[in-house]
Amino acid sequence: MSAILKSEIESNGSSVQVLKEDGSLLNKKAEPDFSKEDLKKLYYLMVLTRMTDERFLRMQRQGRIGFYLTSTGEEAAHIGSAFAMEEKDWLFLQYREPGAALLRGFSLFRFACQILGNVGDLTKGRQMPCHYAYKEGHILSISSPIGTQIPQAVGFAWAAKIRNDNLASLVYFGDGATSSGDFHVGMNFAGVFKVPVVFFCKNNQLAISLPFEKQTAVSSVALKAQAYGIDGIRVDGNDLLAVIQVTKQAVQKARSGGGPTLIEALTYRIGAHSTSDDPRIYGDESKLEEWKKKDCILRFQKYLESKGIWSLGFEKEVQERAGVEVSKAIEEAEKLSAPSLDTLFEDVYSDLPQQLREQKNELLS
Ligand SMILES: Cc1ncc(C[n+]2csc(CCOP(=O)(O)OP(=O)(O)O)c2C)c(N)n1
Repeated sequence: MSAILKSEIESNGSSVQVLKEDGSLLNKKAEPDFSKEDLKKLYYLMVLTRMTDERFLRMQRQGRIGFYLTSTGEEAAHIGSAFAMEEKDWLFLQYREPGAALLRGFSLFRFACQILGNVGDLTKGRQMPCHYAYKEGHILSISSPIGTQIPQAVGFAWAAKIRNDNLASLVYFGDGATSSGDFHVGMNFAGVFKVPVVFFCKNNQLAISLPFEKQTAVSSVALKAQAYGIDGIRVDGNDLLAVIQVTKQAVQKARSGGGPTLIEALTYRIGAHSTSDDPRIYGDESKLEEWKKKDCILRFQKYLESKGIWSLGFEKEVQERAGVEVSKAIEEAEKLSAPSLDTLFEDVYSDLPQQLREQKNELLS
């Protein structure tokens, strides 16, 4: 572990923290020097992300969309880490990081179009809901098979290193993905070739219904880094400021040739795995209640209140603005129709082979 990661941020014994659970500072020296505007922007984005989740989840229950994955409780982990990267860096998402895409300028309208799979969807209705792509914001298309994005992010960073592009990549995955072959492949290669990648595991302690302790024998994901000769660090995933600090240090190290870091952001999955899942069957009710009390938005809100930034009036403004933004995006997106059938045959061949031409004609007739 680098000296900075070890010394400048306090650890609460098991993970790095800047804010205590009541929103007060664990150590004043570790407080980042963010502008009021940045702090407000981060808070708004966290609230907007949660509200988006709530609205899309409701739409699924109303039968207006087929499927959705919420990120409730994990906003600090993914928004904080994305915020720590520079815009030129690429993000490789799993599927539970919508706030990272919104931060990069992916509009709520495009997001709504993607989950509806309509003509406004940049992926033309070909991907599962929540599996978007946003090239302009340097976000690679999301793949469903768990772990796929890990070697992709390593390959990207390796290419950037060879070309002296001074870029880094950040790859998100869950605790379950650390039991995949792709995790091993990516970590091993990155360690050997010291590629400028940040591995960001959101350990929400569940892989669908499987609790963390049943899918790996190790007590912490961060420890897995040792096997690949890279730095591993566990951060409180519900502490936005700690996540930003740790990720910033990891990316600075990556850029300066120090190689990759594995960050484990410890958090908890508050909602279901997806809208096709019912956690009442396997969930741990008392653990859920315990983690709900550690909510990342509430913690950051208390910090902002202590700095004179948050007030009831400010909250009202944020809620209203976010509500209008989400409603408008959904309303506009729902006006659009499905992509036409012939688009199914686009974007692979410049000249359609004979058998596909036949299939296309048959389908259209
Ligand atoms: C290779 C592969 N195996 C199984 C699945 C089915 N699957 C979808 S999500 C998931 C759990 C992933 O858990 P984790 O990596 O912890 O991420 P989380 O959903 O908790 O954010 C599984 C097993 C899959 N998509 N890909």
